[in-house]
Amino acid sequence: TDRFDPAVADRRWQQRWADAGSFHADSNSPKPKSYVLEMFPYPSGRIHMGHVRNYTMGDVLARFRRMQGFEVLHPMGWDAFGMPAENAAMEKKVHPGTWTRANIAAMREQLQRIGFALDWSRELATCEPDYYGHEQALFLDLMEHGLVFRKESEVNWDPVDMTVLANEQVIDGKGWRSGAPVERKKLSQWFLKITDFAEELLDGLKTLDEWPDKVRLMQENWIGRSQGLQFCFRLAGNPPGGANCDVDVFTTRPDTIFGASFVAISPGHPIAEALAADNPAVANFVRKARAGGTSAAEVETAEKLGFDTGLEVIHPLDPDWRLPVWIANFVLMDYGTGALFGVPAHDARDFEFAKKYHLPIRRVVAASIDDANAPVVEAEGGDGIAVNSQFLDGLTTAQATAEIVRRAEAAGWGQGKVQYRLRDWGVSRQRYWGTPIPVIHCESCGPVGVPREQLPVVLPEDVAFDIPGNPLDRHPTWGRVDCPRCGTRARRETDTLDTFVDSSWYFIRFASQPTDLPFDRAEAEKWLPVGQYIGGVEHAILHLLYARFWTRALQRMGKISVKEPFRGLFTQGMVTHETYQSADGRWLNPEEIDVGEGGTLIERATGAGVTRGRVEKMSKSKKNTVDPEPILARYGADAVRWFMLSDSPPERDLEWSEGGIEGAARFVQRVWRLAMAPTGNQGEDKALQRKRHRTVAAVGEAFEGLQFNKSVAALYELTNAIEKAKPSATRDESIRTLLLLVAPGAPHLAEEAWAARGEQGMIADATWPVFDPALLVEQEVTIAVQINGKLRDTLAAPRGLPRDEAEALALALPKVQSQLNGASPRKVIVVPDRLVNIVT
Ligand code: ANZ
Ligand code: ZN
Repeated sequence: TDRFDPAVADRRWQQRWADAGSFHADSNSPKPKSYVLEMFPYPSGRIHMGHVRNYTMGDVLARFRRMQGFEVLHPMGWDAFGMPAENAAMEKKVHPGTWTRANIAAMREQLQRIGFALDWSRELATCEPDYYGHEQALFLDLMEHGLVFRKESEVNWDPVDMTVLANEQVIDGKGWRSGAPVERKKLSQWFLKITDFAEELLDGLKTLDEWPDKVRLMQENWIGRSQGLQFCFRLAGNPPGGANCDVDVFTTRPDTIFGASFVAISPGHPIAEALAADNPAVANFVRKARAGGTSAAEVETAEKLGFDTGLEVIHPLDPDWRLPVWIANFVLMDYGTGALFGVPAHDARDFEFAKKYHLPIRRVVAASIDDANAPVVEAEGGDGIAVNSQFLDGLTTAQATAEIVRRAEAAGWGQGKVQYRLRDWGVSRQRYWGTPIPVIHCESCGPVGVPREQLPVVLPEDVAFDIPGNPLDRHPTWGRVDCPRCGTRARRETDTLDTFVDSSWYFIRFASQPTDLPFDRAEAEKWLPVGQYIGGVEHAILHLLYARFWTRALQRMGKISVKEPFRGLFTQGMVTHETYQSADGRWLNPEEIDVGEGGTLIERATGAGVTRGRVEKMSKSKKNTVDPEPILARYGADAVRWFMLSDSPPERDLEWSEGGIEGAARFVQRVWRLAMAPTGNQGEDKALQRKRHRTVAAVGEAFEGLQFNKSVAALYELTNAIEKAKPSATRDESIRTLLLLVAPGAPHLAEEAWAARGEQGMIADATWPVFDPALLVEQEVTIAVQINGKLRDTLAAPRGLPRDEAEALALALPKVQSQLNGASPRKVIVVPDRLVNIVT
């Protein structure tokens, strides 16, 4: 046949692979193992182009590794808990489980139609008890090892809906459904002790040399190690000899201590709470200061608010120096000690605060000692020389810091301290659609872990979403249990786990999935660490950090020996597309647009002009998404896959274009036509033979480095060369090689052609071709011929031509002869294989 027909071939080969179990990963195989993993999707309902790009890259690598002789684990599953299912329940009156499972079925079908080489026998969904029950067991393990604790912490509270909101449900400080200003409220919640691992997680980054530098840097900043000083201020007027710690503060800039003009405590600080208890003005302020979301970003950008408590503390280095104590909304309760001393000249938040409340701004750091009195026009946070600081004057920031720490420790009023920005991981969510935290609360025993034989704690099915809040709280029977320890009436924990917990160990469960345990250690260790992990850079911080923590926690508990879960990490770029906007700024999709007179764009509905917007990440809000499904139906899986690989380096954004997909579809047909050419030719074609070997090398190298666009470019070159070559045995062989090299990217085409040419077995099981290194060297070189440094001509010569022969050939060139015009050169410089420069 003269055309490759994906409508028939795609299904045929997908079925054959499934029937043969081609991509089944055998843990007991004697072959070397390779674990290729893409970040598993949230089952939102449909596959989008970002998924297609991500999974195509992983798929090419997985197929390549198989052909190289590895036993490959390339699994797929579903990150299936989370808010959207509950939103759907509220909006569409469908149970979160029903909605999620239907989405999974639809998306599985879509992935299968793209022909990904996945081991579907290992598919998992985090919302099923046979996954989250094991997660509960791991949670109990962490509890037993002291890595879980309960703490009061602030949540976003919607006062109208009377419900806790996730950070993403707070929009501009307001509840997403009620529109009411969000408040901060304290709740007792579950935390995992990730801070115990701060140092390890930081040091471990150094071993991850197959990770992008930018991701390692982001993690480093997130962990945020800082060297500082913790010390206590004493309240003025407290009797000497009484408590000698009243306000504990943490600072990373002890060197600025003589620039302090106030002390600020968080609205959640015990002193603030004590004052609020019997002073309505304080209580009022604290309530106001707590308005707004709890996320660091919200706190950072909110207007600075302060309340002068009237209390004063004594400066640690001068008993006559008093500093006022303010309550301030920008001081976080769960960082450091929840209190700080403010240095307006050298901290932007303190500066803004001091301007607003007319507090002194005193320079204590300058570029040089002579600049001690330079005015402070904005906060200067950088390092410099200490000024206006008594015994510190003239010291550098580092020296002054060390000096204050030394004095504080010697005199006993403070201590040097390493502080991490990283906070313990709050995993409690007041939501239904998540893993139930396996704990029972008893009046007399406190929180008790659910006995393991009672796991999994299964979510109740009969829940209602017509009123806000957590349906688990309202369930009539689910929460009523007896205490496993003393047998008295107790109640079940109704918080569920953050979905980041689910994704912190799924890669281990993929590697080994016994029914009675989360994983079998020996089996998991055969596969782990993941050799290549591929996903979006949006997960560069949290997901990767939590997964690293979880793995290290398992390692510390003696459950696994690997410390780092992902050896190689690749973050791929986004898929982008052009956008259009109406005259009044609404986003439009191309179907809403017509071409008007003179080729101008107009909005179909209104006739008004349309402007072409920027090329942006595909998103529903910008109406510039392209649904993969109709594209697949029209062009076939291989064209879509090929386009995903071809146009841009994989770490960069890929702009979707109709032209691009058509080009990919044409290439598929070109390869098909070559594959259908008659075979049985005789004779060798040396140039083509070299090209063939070089392409095998180039494509393999590109795959190793995940430079898929380079592999595509090399394959285009080989295809061109074959098309131009005369029939020969080499040409037949080159076509066969072309199919092998194309197979990871365009597997359906490759299988169909492989079979049509009468090859044995499936190409999915074929071996990656070898190349002869001797043939990689370019045999002929181009030598530049210069006169006085100016290029005059070039010379084709065999590689390794001796200097004198190169010189003779260059001098004999007609262009050189005419330039020299009979004169003899003063000097001739020869760089072998590269250059002959004739100096006159
Ligand atoms: C005095 C000072 C002077 C500070 C100066 C900074 C600059 P990093 O470096 O990010 O770890 N801080 C301490 N506890 C805080 C809290 N609970 N909420 C908000 N801010 C807090 O941050 C440490 C610095 O942040 C500390 O050093 C403290 O301000 C402030 F020129 O102390 B600094
Ligand atoms: Zn009890």
